[in-house]
Amino acid sequence: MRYLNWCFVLVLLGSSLFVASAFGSSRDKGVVVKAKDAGVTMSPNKYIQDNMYFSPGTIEVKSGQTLTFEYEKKTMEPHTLTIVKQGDLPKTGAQVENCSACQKLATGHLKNPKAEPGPSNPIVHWTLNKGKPGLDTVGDSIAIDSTAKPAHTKNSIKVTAKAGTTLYFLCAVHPWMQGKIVVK
Ligand SMILES: [Cu+2]
Repeated sequence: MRYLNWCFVLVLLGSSLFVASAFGSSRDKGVVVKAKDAGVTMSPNKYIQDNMYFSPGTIEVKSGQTLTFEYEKKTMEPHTLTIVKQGDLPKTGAQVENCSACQKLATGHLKNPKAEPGPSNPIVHWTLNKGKPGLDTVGDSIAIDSTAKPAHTKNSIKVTAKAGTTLYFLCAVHPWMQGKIVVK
């Protein structure tokens, strides 16, 4: 009987340690933003719609926490998470097709920033930094590309903007992909 009681105590002790370490790791893990691709839909003789988006679109994160950007499922599409001025987020189809903030801020990811992206001009710079290290200001940008060799299917970075800041971002490859980071 005495032996059984001790076993019980040990099991309790073990499980409380497990719970403590599980909480510890979830605190360090930070937040995850996924690039989701729900394919293309169309209405004949009307329009074609490209269903790609950040999930979540609004990210709440504590200052100093890590943000991980990754594919939900691997596709052939590269993506960036690029911090832009709120006023530079495209609102119309024409602005998406001629996204000046994308060209200004994200071409630094490319092997040759002055040339068109493509198989001979791939992404080679995965993290662009302006201001302090980490995500804190316009021009900070991270990229993922599952077709790169080697593949880059996730990219993690610390959010270093101070609490109270809201950062706006888009994907420079698909500028209708847009979101915001609310720093707590
Ligand atoms: Cu994209």
